Amino acid sequence: MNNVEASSSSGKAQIGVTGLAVMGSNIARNFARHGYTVALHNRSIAKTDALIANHGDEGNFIRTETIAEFVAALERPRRVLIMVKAGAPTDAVIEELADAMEPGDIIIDGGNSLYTDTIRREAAMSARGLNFVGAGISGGEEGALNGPAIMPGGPAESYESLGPMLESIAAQVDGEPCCTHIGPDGSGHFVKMVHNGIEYADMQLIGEAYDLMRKALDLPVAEIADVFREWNTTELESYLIEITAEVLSQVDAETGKPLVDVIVDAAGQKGTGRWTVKSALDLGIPTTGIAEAVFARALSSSTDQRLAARGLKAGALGEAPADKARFIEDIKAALYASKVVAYAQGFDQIAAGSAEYGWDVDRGALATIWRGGCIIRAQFLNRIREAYADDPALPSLLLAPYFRDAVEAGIDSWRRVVSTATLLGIPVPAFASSLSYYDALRAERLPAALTQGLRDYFGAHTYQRVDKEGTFHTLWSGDRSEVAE
Ligand code: NBP
Repeated sequence: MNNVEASSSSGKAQIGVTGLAVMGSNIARNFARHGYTVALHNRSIAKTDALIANHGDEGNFIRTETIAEFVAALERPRRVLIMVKAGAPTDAVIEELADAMEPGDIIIDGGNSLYTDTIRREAAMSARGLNFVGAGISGGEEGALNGPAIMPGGPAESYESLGPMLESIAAQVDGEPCCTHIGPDGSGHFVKMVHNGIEYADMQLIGEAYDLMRKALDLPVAEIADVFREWNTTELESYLIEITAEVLSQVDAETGKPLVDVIVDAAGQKGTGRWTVKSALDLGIPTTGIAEAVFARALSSSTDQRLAARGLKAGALGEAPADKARFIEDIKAALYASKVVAYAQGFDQIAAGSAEYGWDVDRGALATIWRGGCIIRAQFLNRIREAYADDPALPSLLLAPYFRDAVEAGIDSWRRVVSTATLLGIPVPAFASSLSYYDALRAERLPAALTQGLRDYFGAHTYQRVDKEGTFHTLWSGDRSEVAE
């Protein structure tokens, strides 16, 4: 056993981490680097030993082999962070821990659990006197080690003992930690899920911008990387734009081609984007940017169908834009405006989830903690934070003066991009659906009136009138007079 002295006054660990794969081992190291004594546990002991062998000198770790040993190594109230695979493995570990722990102890699930599982688990643990905290953690491997964004839900009392520890290992932006108590039970995992959904939309929009520069403007990949590098010095500054320039600059050592040209164009997904869309459907929130991103990944992975469809005619295509520099500016404006829509929709979903479950999520505080550590960290989040500070009840981010001005300034570009892409046969599902969403939102009248008429015709579903109160039905198969219901 290496380096196992404890620095805490009790000689015990202030926190335990079980599940020492990529995320768990890096978070355990992050706690240790911040001076905490960390008890380590993993189902297979080899991972625990590897962590101590490779990084045991970074702080104080207590090596344990069994759950009983692990729990005994912790000071009370015990705090255990679970970082195992979401789903059944997480349930199994929670059960084992709960049997060994005592009332008042805190179990934190830092995995990507589905928020409804978290609601269920919190209720079960609370009935046993245990505090259960579902914490969304974003930032991947690097964030876990150097400072992630942390979104803890669960009982407010547990945040009193846990909050300072989590805040100390989280990313810091302008002296503020990227961690705050989100709300009760599943709220932390819910907002982390929507965060991941927004991440899908962000990446899809970046992909469409890249594809347009490639196909409409015939720009070499290295030049496109330069465009993204330049955009990263503007209002688009963000981690994802920064790493887009990195990925596009990478040359494959084996072929000498841009790496992006040798990567199979079938995007994977682990499920949080799909969960976001399912939840949006249940809540009745049109999170179209995220949905298009999830479907675009699905279409990209429909390999056989894509292969079979390759010969389908494109029809008469339009001309490529003559002024390349201007079209690049147009793409930039379209990217920004579509991004505003994706975030507006994501924050709407968070407001709806919060209302549905009674969580009282503070959207401004959320924008604040997303400014660092997480994958969607961006300059942009400062503007969202300001928008909610000015008006906590903002009906849509699109109506905040800053975003309204930005989108209105880019609207002509946005239309040019979507129409040019359509004329050139280049798919831009997220750019186009975001623009349609914007147009629908600002429309005075929508064809929903006709939908209501049709529903009344075939199903007597009734409708309301613009000129008087009440509910009405037309006797379609009778004399077509109108009756009040
Ligand atoms: P994985 O999701 O790959 O899970 C591996 C860990 O789960 C190992 O420690 C493994 O133990 C343990 N485990 C499994 Br699998 N089944 C178990 C069981 N029945 N009982 C006990 N332990 C079990 O690890 P990860 O990629 O580090 O992610 C951890 C969590 O963090 C996941 O929920 C993930 O969704 C989430 N997350 C990941 C990222 C990321 O960038 N990777 C980002 C944010 C959140 P073993 O060593 O004995 O097999």
